[in-house]
Amino acid sequence: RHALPAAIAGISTLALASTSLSAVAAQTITVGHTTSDNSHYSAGVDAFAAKLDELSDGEFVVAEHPSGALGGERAMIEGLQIGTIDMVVSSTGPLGNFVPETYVLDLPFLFKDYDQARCVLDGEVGQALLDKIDQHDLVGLAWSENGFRHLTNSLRDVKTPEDAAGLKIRTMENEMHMAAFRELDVHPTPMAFPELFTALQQGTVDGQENPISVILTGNLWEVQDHLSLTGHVYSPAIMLASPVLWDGLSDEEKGWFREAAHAGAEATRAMVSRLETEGVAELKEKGMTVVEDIDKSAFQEAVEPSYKVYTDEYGSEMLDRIRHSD
Ligand code: EAX
Repeated sequence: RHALPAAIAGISTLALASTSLSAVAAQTITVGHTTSDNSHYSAGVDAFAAKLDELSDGEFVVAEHPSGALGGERAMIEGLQIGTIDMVVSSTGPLGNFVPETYVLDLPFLFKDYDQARCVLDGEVGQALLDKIDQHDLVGLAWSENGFRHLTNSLRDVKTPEDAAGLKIRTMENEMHMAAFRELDVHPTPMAFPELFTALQQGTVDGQENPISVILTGNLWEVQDHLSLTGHVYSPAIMLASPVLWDGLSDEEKGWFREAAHAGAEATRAMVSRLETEGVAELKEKGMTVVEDIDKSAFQEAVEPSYKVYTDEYGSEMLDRIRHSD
């Protein structure tokens, strides 16, 4: 009489046991970023997750939180420090507030092209900066990429520094960027990325600057008519981990995370490269007026004094190392 229920109970106990076993074995890694789920960062998180799954044989599962769901980049980096978030993909925008040595990367017209920037970040200078990051309650896993930043606004075509003067431009919360924009006589308004779309929509600011991938996948073309391909600053990104997560990992597991982060960065860079050309055509189709014949040397000359803001505070050693690294 009790045979059947016992058998059923046996089956469900087995099922429960296997469920709880896998739940214990797999550790969920929370990864946050501010760009959308079809962005270059998201492509990187997908590649990271796949590689980590492969290397760890399913021991780690990645939970991606795109579109600023966990906050802006500065807030998320604070989350890493106290251990409320496991990993973040961030631009270097707010990173200098935590690790001043990284400010050097945010100087305008420092890198001449993608190859040079990637080479510096993957070389000695990049490693030296990762080591600095590790001294500030953060773990730098790999340099990823945001891309060369271009100026957009809702008022007029900008070809020259004079055209930009007077515009109210949202910048990242980054002293070097703000110093450069002040030299152009624009009004830099620092703001976290998740607030940007609404600020543009409501006209709180006239414009902003971001790589093509962000302008496209962040739908900024919906609220900005004019795009100028100024390429005024290379914007690195970085895959960061929380020291709270890190300290709980074995050396072998740490190796998996680093390898997976490099796979993620590679996927992100590939998408940035693709969108740098294809994305401009797409933005034109979406109705943006694209100014391509920019007098870059005029912009470069105008923002040159911002280098002194940097060297007065931090010296020129890192800058020289970057300039002599190609
Ligand atoms: O990191 O804040 C910014 O403009 C960044 O470029 C963007 O969130 C991607």
